[in-house]
Amino acid sequence: MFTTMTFPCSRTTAARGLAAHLLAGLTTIGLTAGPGASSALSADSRPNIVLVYADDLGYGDVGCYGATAVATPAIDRLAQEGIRFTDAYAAAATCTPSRYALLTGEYAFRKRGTGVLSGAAGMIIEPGRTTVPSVLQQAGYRTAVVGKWHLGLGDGSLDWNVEIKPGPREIGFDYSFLVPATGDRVPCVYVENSGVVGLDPTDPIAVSYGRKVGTDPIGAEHPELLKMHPSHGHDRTIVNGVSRIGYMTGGNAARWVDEDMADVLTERAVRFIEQNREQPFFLYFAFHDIHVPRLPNRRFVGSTAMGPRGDAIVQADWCVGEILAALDRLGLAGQTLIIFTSDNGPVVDDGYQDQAVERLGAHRPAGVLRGGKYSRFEGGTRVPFLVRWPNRVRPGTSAALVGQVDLLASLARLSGQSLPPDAGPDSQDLLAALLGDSAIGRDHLIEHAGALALREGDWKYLPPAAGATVIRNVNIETGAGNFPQLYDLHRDPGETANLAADYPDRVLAMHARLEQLRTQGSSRRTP
Ligand code: NG6
Ligand code: CA
Repeated sequence: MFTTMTFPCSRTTAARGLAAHLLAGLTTIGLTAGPGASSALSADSRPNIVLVYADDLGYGDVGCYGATAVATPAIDRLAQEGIRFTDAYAAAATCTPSRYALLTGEYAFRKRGTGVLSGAAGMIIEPGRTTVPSVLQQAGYRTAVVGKWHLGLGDGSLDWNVEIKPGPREIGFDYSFLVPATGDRVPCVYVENSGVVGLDPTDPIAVSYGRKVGTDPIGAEHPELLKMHPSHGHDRTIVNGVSRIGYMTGGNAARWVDEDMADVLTERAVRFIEQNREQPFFLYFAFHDIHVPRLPNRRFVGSTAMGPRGDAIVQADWCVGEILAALDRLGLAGQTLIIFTSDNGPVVDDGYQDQAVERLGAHRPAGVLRGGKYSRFEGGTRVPFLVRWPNRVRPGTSAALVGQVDLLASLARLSGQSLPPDAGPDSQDLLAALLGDSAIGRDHLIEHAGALALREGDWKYLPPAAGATVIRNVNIETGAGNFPQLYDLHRDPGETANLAADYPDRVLAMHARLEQLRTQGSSRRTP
């Protein structure tokens, strides 16, 4: 499936010399980057905004991006009625840093502690910070998050049995209904606004990512209790027949049922839309699919030949369809801007034995792209990205380079708000590109999977980076290597031919630019 990276013999020495030079450090060159295409657009009225955020859904996982082994009519409808972006990026190749950047407009690599969080972590976005919801709230929108959070809650020593704070409310959301961390991490309960839903005070919750708490059986000791077995990790507290990452005890009446999660979250999302139909609203709907554990509702079981991973895609599509149906029913479709995208690229086996590898068949979750979740190759962060706004946006396809990190500045522009100078240091106003008025997006973008990479025009540069080249358990190439890599994504979207040795000047220039963008604290500012 993967193409091996090799330097042709005659070029190897040059490439090694270049690598050594790059690793030794360089003098920086001046930046030519300007701010993103700014737009003189003004919207006729404030549209409702629904940001539908899938989890681990790959560039090739849906019909409108080429999948044939799974039907995704609702997502495909968004593509037909809106703009399908071919070069749109999540800000990182895992969930927490990607969502952090999405909401704050700041690349997560700038801030420590933004890697994949445990379910016991404190909130990593400072209360009062300028975020997508705070800007829209300021503009008069009612704001909500429904679904996966994974940005931490509380101050790091959270008691789940009392008021949960700080949380989404402190960064601009009027309403929240959360899966606190991930589906595979404790605590396996929903949090609505500042409290656990359905918590019985006589059965308090305790959560630990260190020593075991309580007496609940764990997967490592009681595999006979499991309906889905881990393939790696995921062998601690058993909830609903599935062992998770971390320990929890108590909260039995409040524990979720994985098979009902899509229904529960979608119902809350639709209810928020219904309740706010008379005023502009912003809904960040971050459903669980297609993250592990993949336990779609029985309505979807068997709807593909790919097992739970494929069936979870069908369930995700159903979630989207319910939102579209609600908007149609309420007469809001025309005046609602929907953005559909994913938090990072695809993974097949992400830690449970769910037949995803065995039944994958010819389906290619990342499409033509190399790598997937966790990877610095394109499969890590280039994701489906669709924009529909019937009253304003003409359907089509766009190759503009856009990042989820740009939503802050772009939606601020759309809603007539100006950002404080220090807000969203990496967010560019790409409203014109997002609405299809311009084919021009960013001139550069940083890709982040632990190590960084730089996209500039059609070029993609990966500086030498230490570490394993393949993550064994998930069988994904990381993009690491002790040599520079340069790819022409226009000719070679699969990153098969490393051209670093052919274009040493370009490698040096891109290396210097990436260093400068990385260290100057903002990619929006020119030096
Ligand atoms: C990994 C988990 C994986 C997933 C990921 C975060 C193991 C072995 N693997 O550590 O299953 O939860 O973290 O995924 O525990 S993300 O989409 O939320 O970033
Ligand atoms: Ca994810």
